[in-house]
Amino acid sequence: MAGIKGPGEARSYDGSSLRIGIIHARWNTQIIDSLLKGTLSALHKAGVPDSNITIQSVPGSYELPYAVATMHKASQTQAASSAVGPVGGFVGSAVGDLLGGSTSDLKGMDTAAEKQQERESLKSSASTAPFDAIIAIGALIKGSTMHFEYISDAVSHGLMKVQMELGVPVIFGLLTLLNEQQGLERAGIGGSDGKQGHNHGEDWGSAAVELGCKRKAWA
Ligand code: DLZ
Repeated sequence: MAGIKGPGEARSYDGSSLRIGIIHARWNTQIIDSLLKGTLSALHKAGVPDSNITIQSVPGSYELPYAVATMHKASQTQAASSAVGPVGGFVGSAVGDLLGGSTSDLKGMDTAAEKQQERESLKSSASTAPFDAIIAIGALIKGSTMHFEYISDAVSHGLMKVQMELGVPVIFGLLTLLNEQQGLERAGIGGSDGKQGHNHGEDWGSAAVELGCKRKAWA
């Protein structure tokens, strides 16, 4: 029997014309990398092309609200000035660039030259529209001080504030975890019972596509 938790059945949305931003923290990298893969898998499934996905990272979750706001504003500036070419910084890199460090793979490309070629073609076909939705991903793990409580609270309120003030859907991809094991389970890596957990990144990718489409429809 299916569980009662989760977003329920939704119709499928066509993400092929959406531009999606992803900003992720680097703390707890194993968990983050897997969440990111789940997110990208859902975006691809909905038809969002790599060239319309921009990924950036920040050190920790506390930086997420500022980064989302800056990324969104930069994409608006870029859209307004697209006739004179893309601006750098927060909106400069599509999927290929972000993956350039820890997270792998330009879809099975073998050589450095092939990867470079793929990066260049992603850049040249990249959308310069403002983001239709931004996904903020982080994993906070409780320690022995009050640090976790303060950061969880600040980031949750910060992300809500940003989306309401800027009018762009911000998907809440922040895991607030009591221990590392909870994070591994929610990132689809492995549960305490040895079973693979559900990767919550997939839900976040789908939520971004749904909200991005609805934002366009409701505008
Ligand atoms: C400092 C810190 C700690 C202790 N734990 C985490 C964590 O579990 N997850 C996370 O995303 N970030 C953590 N950070 C870093 C803070 O979010 C932030 O990057 C620094 O305090 C600098 O502002």
